[in-house]
Amino acid sequence: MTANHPISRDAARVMNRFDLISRMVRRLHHEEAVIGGIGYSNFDLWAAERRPQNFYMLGSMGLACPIAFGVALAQPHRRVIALEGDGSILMQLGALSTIGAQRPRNLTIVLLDNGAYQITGGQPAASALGTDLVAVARGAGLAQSSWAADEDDFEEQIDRALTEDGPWVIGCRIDNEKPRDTTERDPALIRDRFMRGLGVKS
Ligand SMILES: Cc1ncc(C[n+]2csc(CCOP(=O)(O)OP(=O)(O)O)c2C)c(N)n1
Repeated sequence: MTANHPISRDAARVMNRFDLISRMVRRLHHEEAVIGGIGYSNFDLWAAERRPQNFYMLGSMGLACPIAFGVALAQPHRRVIALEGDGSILMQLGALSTIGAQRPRNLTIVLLDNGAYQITGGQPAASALGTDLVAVARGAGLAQSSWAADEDDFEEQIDRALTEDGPWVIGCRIDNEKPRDTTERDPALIRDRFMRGLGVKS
């Protein structure tokens, strides 16, 4: 199904994080940078494919979007994607306003909304209690924000985000399945590999 009009969070299909991230990675082809946020987003990015242009955030909530924003400004010819959990973006909503004000054309934010802080035990997040994060993003100036209606719609939105001017926000409702793997916990290695992957370190 393709969403020809914006749909609400309630109308969006509940999908699977690993499946969505795998679909997204398969559609990349120009050395796009992908920043996986803390929580299970970076675990499933790691599980999907270990690309040198991937960065895996460990330790701090809400930094996938600010890091992706910085990369997008520093390398305007590279497409950049942030994968951020709902709990993490709720801790850093100001990042949406900053990005909404600057509007980098090469940046896409994929919000992975399971309504919970899953990695720390599944405590409910405000996204499960009335906060529509796509509506928040629109209100922050990110006009091209929409929920993915289903997997096909998600792929279409990714394709558009990789070819047309952003910034884009793609909201995805996801289930509470555990991730497929655990990211290697070596921050210095993760940083160095990413810097080499972006061509800023030899
Ligand atoms: C400032 C701060 N508070 C709390 C934590 C502990 N913590 C790490 S990940 C996480 C939950 C992340 O939730 P979300 O972004 O929704 O990702 P999910 O676990 O659902 O994949 C929490 C509470 C932290 N790392 N930093």
